[in-house]
Amino acid sequence: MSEQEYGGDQIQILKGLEAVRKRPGMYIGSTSSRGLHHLVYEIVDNAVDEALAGFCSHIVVEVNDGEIITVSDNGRGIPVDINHDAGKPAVEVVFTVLHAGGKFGGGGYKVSGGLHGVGASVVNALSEWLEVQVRRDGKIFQQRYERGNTMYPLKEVGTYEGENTGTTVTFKPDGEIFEDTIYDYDVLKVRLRETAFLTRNLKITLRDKREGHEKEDIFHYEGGIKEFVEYLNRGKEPLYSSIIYCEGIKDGVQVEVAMQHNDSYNDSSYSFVNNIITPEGGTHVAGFRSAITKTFNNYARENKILKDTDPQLTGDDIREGLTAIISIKIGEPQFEGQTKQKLGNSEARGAVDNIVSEQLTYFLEQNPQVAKSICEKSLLAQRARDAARKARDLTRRKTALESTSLPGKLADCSDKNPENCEIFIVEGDSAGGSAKTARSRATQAILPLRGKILNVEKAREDRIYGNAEIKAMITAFGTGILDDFDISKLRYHKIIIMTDADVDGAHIATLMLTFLYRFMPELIRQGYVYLAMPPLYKIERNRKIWYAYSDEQLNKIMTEIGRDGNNKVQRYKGLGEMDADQLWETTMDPKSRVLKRVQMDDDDLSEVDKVFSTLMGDKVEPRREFIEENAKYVQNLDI
Ligand code: TSJ
Repeated sequence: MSEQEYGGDQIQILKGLEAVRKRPGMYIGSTSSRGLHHLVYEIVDNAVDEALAGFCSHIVVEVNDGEIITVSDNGRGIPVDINHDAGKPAVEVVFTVLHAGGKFGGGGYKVSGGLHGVGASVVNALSEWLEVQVRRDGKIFQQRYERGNTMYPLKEVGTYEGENTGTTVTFKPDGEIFEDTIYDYDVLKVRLRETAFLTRNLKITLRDKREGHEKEDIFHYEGGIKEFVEYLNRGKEPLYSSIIYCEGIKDGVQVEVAMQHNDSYNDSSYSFVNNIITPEGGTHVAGFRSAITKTFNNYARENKILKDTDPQLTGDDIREGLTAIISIKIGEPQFEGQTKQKLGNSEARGAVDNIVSEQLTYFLEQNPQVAKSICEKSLLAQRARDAARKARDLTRRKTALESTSLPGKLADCSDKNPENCEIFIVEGDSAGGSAKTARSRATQAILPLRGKILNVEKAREDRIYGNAEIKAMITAFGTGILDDFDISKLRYHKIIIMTDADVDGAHIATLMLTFLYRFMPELIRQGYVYLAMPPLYKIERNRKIWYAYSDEQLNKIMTEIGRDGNNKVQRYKGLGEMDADQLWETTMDPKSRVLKRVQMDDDDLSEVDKVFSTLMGDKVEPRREFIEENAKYVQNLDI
């Protein structure tokens, strides 16, 4: 190929990648920290495809100094032969042609997909520079790109010995594109662990090589999604010891399901299509639900656990306390709905329904003890749901009749425009009293809660509706809950949880967040929920006052003002130790306070779920471990 031709191709290709640089959000969702991390998943997903094809057993992901990422696999190496359509090596096509995936190298190049199904070329376009090394046919090939531009034709840079084939990609995300270029090891860790669970036998090594942060995790699960279910149920009490497992292929859909019930009341099931989480479900989830509803009802009838006069068990009854992973692989996934996140392929419904029905029926016949305990739990759920429905109808009718009757303890604000209004949920009556005195009456409402609020992880629905503190929050917010939830009725655009800055306060805040997460998740998802950050210390010197919100800050202030006998440092043990003025200045005044917005990332749903269940569940040991492991979380409760 002559230089001329090379240059000619280049111009056209640049146009494609230029589009990515102009509108990065269209290709990777956002240019925030989230988009930055997606670059890694996109590259890793390509290596996972090689593992799914059966040619790769180990992927190594490294975060280097300068926030440079290296992803390496021991697969066959990206092909280097000339691609006839593009007139250049296949590997160069992968990195320089938009949506190159699937167009070469035999069908099914793209299996695991990646976000929006975009490819390595998008990562390349959004990197200051990227280098690829391919080890194939005894030779090592290399190419470098800068902001998507090819720097030199693919070149041979050496040879290797033995079976050392593979691909290594190193890239530096472009600081001109990303608002944030710092990688969070824990964010990568959650996602890569999930990927390893979903790809049985694949070993993924994650390594932080940044100076002062060196660490490593190895994820390798021989049990695949069975181990994923075990992991999610860690910290909960399983109802039986086995993990129910079904797998098979039908109509081109590869199906894998693992499940186990625990003694909680929530459904903690997650579904994946081509290794990507589908928070909105779709046909694969519909097939799964239909299968378990049918199979358990049949079993319960045939074995006289359900009498002829009993009503059918509903899907909700059977899914109470269920942890399940539904993972399918499909050639051409079609996504529907407003956010295009809901699987639409109808063949997926039939495939999952069929495979699960058949194998679950067999499992129940072979394991009558397990079958019996699930049926009995479902029966209990049916009865509780009945009672809850009655209790709920009652609260609903009541609110309809007296729709203006707000809780008596609520000190409401006078402004009626929710956008201007905030509500402080305050732990304890005494702090509640100071807050009422301190507040700005026009826009700040105070709802004091007495003592610990009900742990909704450990209570059935009917008890939850009877709880006074929870009822007060529901009426004050105005939105209703669960299926009745209506965000347009929200009465305050900031819901601020204000608790003591100690372990008890953190526990109470977690209880409240758990309630919100289970009953009004949209409030968290849409960013209406905040944590107030009361100061930990007050420093006084020559009649001047400073407040410190962390130990580091205390140190900084002390260094600045001088460490001598003239400083008086007070450690606040609770909100109650501050008078109204201090509370206003340090924690409530929009001009000077610190608020933390509670965040929820749909990608990490299983992680959020595990955080709540672990902190709120019955088993003490994992909770202690968890708190120790996640001291950061307990300190600032920033989820
Ligand atoms: F995303 C990416 F392109 F940058 C990338 C791809 C990154 C990493 C770390 C690995 C890979 C990758 C691609 N690993 N393995 C492969 N395999 C192929 O591209 C491949 C190999 C052989 C054949 C064949 O038919 O012989 C076909 C393909 C698609």
